[in-house]
Amino acid sequence: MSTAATTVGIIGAGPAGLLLARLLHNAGVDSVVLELRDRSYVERRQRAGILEQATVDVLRAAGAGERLDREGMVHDGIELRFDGRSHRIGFPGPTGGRRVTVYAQTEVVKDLIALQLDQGGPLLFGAEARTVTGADTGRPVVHYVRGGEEHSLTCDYVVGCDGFHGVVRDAVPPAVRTTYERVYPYSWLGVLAEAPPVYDELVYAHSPRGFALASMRSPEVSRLYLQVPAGTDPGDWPDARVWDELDARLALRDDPDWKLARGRITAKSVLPMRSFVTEPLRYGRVFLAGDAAHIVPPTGAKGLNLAAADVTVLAEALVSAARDGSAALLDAYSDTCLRRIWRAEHFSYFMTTTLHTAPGQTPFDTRLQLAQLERIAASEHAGAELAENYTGLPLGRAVPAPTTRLPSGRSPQSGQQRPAQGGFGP
Ligand code: RFL
Ligand code: PHB
Repeated sequence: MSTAATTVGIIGAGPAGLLLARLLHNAGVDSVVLELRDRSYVERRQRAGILEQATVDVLRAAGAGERLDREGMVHDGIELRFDGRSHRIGFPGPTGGRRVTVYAQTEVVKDLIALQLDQGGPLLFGAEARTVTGADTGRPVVHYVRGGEEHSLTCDYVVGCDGFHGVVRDAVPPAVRTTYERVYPYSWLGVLAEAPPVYDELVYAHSPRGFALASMRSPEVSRLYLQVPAGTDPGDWPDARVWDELDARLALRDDPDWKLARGRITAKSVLPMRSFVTEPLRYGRVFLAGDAAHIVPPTGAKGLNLAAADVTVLAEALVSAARDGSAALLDAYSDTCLRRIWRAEHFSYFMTTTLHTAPGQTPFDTRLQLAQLERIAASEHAGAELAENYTGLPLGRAVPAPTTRLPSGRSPQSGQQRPAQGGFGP
C-alpha cells in the first residue's frame, strides 16, 4: 500500500478529466489523473464527433488545437431529411457566426493524452478508483488499485470525471443527492465505414422506418447510425442489412435511384439512449463533471461539449481557490453548470423524441413530429432556435443566471450576476 498527495485528484481520462488536467497544468496547479483502462483502449473508444464552437475555442486556448485546426472539418449547417425531402438548417446567420467542427472524440483524447504525458502531471493508466473518503473534510482521499496493489491519493480536491459507470458519484451521500432519469425504448446501431460521407454536412433523417444519422470522420470515412429496438444484438445486423436500411431511411422522393456509397464496415456497436442528471455537482471537496454527472441521448451531439464546458468552469474555480484561497467560484460551480446542463438535456430530448419513432407511436404522434420538423424548416425563428442550441451557448454566458426584471426591462444593479468567466474561456 502506497500513499501520495496532490492538489487535484482527477478520476477518469476521458475528455473531461484530460481537459481539466490540461487547464490546471497551464495555470500551474498540479493534479494526478487515475484511469481504469489502458491507453490504447481509451484512445480507440468510438464516441462523439461534433465539437461546438466553444469547445474548439477552449481546446485551442489550452494548447490542444493544432491538429484539430488542421484536420477538423468545419460545418456551417446540418440537413434535416423528413417525408423524403431535404431541408438545410444554416448556423452562422442566426447565431452570430457560430459553426461546429467534425473532429472525433478519439482524436481529442489522443491529443490531450500526448500533451499530458509530454508536459503535464502524472496520468496513471490501469488505476481503478474504488472509493473516495473524507469528501466533507479538508483532505479527501482516493483509494485505488493498480497492478494488483492498493494505493491512496490524498488531495485538496477530488473531481469525478469517471463517466456514467464511475464510483465518485457515490461519495455524495444519498440524502443530499437528487437524480433525474429517462431511459428511451430504442438504441442506436453505430457503424464506422470506409465510405465517403453521404453529403458534405450531417444528415438527420426522420422516416417511417425510424431515425438515421449520416455523419463522418474524414472525406473517406463515414460514421452512420440507425435507430434499433433497445436490446438489439449487433449480430442481427449483417453489413448488407445496415446499408439497405440506411438507403431506405435516407431515401429521397425526388431522386428514387439515390443510394449511399458503400464500403467496408470496420466497427459496429449498439448504444443505449438515456437522459440522466444528478444534483448537486459538488459535495464538500468532491466535484462531478461530464458523464459522471449527466448523460444525454446523442441526437443533439451535446455530451462531449457539456463535459468540456463543466471542466472549463471548474478549472477556473479550482485555480481561484488554489491561488487566492477564494471559494466563491467553487461554490457557484454546481448552479452555473446545471443551467447549461438542463438546456442541453431539453434540446437532446427534443431532438430525440422529434426524430425517432417510439414503439407504439400512433399516426397522430407522427403527424405532430412532421409538423414540428416542417416548422423548423420553414420558419427562420424555429430554425434559429435549433441552430443556437446545436452550435451551443458561448462559454461564460452559458444560460444567464435569473435576474429580477425591473419595470423598465433592465436588470437591477445588485442583480445576481454570474461571476465573470475568463482565464480559460474564449
Ligand atoms: P468518459 O468519456 O466516459 O470518460 C470516463 C473515463 O473514466 C474512466 N473510469 C475510471 N477511471 C478510474 N477509476 C474508475 N473507477 C473509473 N470508472 C471509469 C473510464 O475508463 C473513462 O476513460 O466521460 P467524460 O470524460 O465525461 O466524456 C463524456 C463523453 O465521452 C460523452 O458525453 C460523449 O461521448 C457523448 N457523445 C457525444 N457528445 C458530443 O458532444 N457530441 C457527439 O457528437 C456525441 N456523440 C456520444 C456521441 C456518445 C456516444 N455513445 C457511445 C454513448 C455518440 C455516441 C455513439
Ligand atoms: C458522430 O459523428 O458520432 C455524431 C454526430 C452527431 C450526433 C451524434 C454522433 O448527434
